[in-house]
Amino acid sequence: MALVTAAGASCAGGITAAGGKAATTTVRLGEYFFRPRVVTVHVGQAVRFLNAGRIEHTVADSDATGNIRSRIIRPRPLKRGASQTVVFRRAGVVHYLCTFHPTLMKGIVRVVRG
Ligand SMILES: [Cu+2]
Repeated sequence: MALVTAAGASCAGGITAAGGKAATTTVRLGEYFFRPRVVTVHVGQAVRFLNAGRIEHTVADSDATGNIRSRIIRPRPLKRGASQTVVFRRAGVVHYLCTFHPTLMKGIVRVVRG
């Protein structure tokens, strides 16, 4: 959580050069979590979802109640050590989950205008 706050503060402080890409945020996933569960990024910034667990997981966006949509994050099975990087191009709140464990593994990406 401290990491997320620090990254947000850097962006707000204008440290990111005009048109420059902020560092990619990494969300680790495993049995049965996304960590950090909530991250905030700027429009155009990427989030890397890294499977730090032992079994396969996926990442797919959903609505707030957990219905899979897969419009922003198209799920593909991630084996241990594999990752999927997603660039968020529209501001808003993106709910996501693991399609294999949708009731256990959920997270949120808050995408804000830079
Ligand atoms: Cu899973």
